[in-house]
Amino acid sequence: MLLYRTLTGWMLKTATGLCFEAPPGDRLTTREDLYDYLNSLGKDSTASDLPRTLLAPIEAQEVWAAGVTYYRSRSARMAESQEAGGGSFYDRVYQAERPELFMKATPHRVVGPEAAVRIRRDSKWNVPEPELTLLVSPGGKILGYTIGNDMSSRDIEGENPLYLPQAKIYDGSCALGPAILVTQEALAPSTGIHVKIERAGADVFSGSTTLAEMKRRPEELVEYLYRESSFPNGCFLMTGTGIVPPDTFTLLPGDRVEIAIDGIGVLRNTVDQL
Ligand code: DO4
Ligand code: MG
Repeated sequence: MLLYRTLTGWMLKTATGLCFEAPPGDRLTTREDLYDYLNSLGKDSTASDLPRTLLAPIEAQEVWAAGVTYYRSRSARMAESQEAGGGSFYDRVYQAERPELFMKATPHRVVGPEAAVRIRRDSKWNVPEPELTLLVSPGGKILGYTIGNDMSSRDIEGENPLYLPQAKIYDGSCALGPAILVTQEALAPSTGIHVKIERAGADVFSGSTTLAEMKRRPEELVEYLYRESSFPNGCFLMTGTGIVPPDTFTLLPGDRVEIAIDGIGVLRNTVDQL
């Protein structure tokens, strides 16, 4: 089932397409029994339409991210940081047992569907990173999946690997939504991730990958993240990008970014540089 966050609370959409409101209450998305709880709802609910305005499906969670989990990301990172002497780090982390994990955003830096993601004013080379994003419970259980955009400044990241937090964490650097797919089943390796970027009504980039291209398993990423860190509110964990536009491409203010993941939906945002 799909869980949407609206201006008035949470709404559920069942496999048959029926939409209804979840009872009010905080910390819904941190429940260890989220799947069973949502399944128990709905019997006495009134069906209604999803509102046009949806919020990012986040409560008090931190957002973390994994990097270099796809070969395409490894190669792009090596190329952009070669001059700065950072090239080999990315191949090493791609091969290593320990994954790259980094803090991506706190809730106030996250935007929802149709809101504006941002590019930094001190950066000239920016891309969206379309990523399957896990909703993880305080106990480390994968409760569901959403779509994430790990907005990234490639010139800052490439100048020096130690600049990674500045390339990755800033206001409006992360989009999540439109829904959380709450399921007890792992997603199929054939699940597709697709991105399309539009400028002034014309397509300027599109690309696709599948989860089969991801080198790490979601459970493995969660296990490392939770090893020596507690998450009282649970967390979101972005699982890395497998789609990187050509080096000649940069996002510009006004661009529209559409990221689709099979079974979850489409996350649409405009790009801003306030
Ligand atoms: O090491 C840089 C970050 C890479 C990343 O965000 C990704 O592969 O998705
Ligand atoms: Mg990324």
